[in-house]
Amino acid sequence: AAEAVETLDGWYCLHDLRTIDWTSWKYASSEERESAIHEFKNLLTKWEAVENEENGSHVLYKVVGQKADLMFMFLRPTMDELTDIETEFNKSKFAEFLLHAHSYVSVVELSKYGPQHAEDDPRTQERLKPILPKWEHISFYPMNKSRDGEDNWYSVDFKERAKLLYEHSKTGRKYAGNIKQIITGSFGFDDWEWGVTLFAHDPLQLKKIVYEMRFDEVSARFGEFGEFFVGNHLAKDDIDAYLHV
Ligand code: 76R
Repeated sequence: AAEAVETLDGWYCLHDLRTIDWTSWKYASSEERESAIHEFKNLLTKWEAVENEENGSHVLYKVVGQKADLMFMFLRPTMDELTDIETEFNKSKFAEFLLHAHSYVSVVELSKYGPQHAEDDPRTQERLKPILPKWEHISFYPMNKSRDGEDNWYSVDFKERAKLLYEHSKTGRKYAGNIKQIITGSFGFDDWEWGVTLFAHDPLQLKKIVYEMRFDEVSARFGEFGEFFVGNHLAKDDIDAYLHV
């Protein structure tokens, strides 16, 4: 049998996507809407305090298209904290106006294929417990590595897999400064094997990296992809305008 790769695992991750029920939002009184927004912004302030203490991180994006309206991405040291966030948010007034669109549970992952990431190196710790960038655009999608005849990733030799991922990382590094990627592993947690979260200043860079990587052998032969979600950043200060009806 081929040898499993060891991983370094960091913060637990929840992608939580919601659709706004604009009809009931419009029918609510302006006092109700105001108090819902106020409470929601207080939650965001509370999460910001967690981020300032480096005990977690989060971002909020407006999803483009009909798949959802809002996408939250939360990172926390434990899985329990993810359910705490979810439950507290579900109990809030604003959540009464939201429908569940999608969710994804995973953990920040670095795999030990290439030159070793020393676990105590601060740069490794920063990658395992990243403060998420608040860049203008996000793309999130799940992926698998295929287990199909000759193209079974899980029966490919360790050295060969390391070589294919090295080629992959060379494509990735061309996008330094334009794309920030966070790979989260979801074996045993969710329906796919990894979550891929990409941040960009220019949405075209999202298209370019995903397209270019399709031609890397590791994606061409082994990559299988789920649903894609693309979004635009929503800053706390822009929430009033966004929710104004
Ligand atoms: O250790 C490292 O992080 C550097 C080498 C590296 C690994 C091991 C690396 C670099 N990746 C690795 C592993 Mn990646 N990555 C993806 C996608 O759409 C697609 O075709 C694939 C989705 C993107 C866009 C991307 C970007 N990578 C992985 C793994 C785990 C494989 C395993 O364990 O079997 C997956 C699923 C995956 C998928 N990757 C990079 C990038 C970018 C931009 C880099 C360069 C980062 C940098 O060095 O700055």
